[in-house]
Amino acid sequence: MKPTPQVTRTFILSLALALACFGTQTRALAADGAAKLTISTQGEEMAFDQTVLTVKAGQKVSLTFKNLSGMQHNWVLVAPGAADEVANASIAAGNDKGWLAVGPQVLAHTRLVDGKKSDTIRFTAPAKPGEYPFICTFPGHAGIMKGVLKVN
Ligand SMILES: [Cu+2]
Repeated sequence: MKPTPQVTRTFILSLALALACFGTQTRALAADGAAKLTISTQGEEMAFDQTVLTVKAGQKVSLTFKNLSGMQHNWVLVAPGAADEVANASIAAGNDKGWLAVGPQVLAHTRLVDGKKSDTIRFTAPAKPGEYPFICTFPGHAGIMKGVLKVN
């Protein structure tokens, strides 16, 4: 039976979709199998361009934070419920410490990234599934510059 144009079109669309998915998957993994995440500021805004990132529990992660603004920002992953505590401790830590109080509640972090610069970090996602907040700890930013890493 000769395929109808409708069937042929469906087949070609499916093939294109499969190839597109394969391409996405390939780009999403680094050479060593680490999940590649990219997050940036919302242009000049004091906000991240994504408020939800997703990884698998225990997965190796390579995260690039692009600061598209003119001011300094960082990306800091904290333990569930610890965002305010880390933000306040980081203000107390001061400029000399890059506005970050590193401690057990800080699970991963970039450096304080100057305007128009980026930083790439590697870390292992938490072994325990859950929602882990990420914030920028520059003074006054954490309340609005925040999101959640979903660990499945
Ligand atoms: Cu910030």
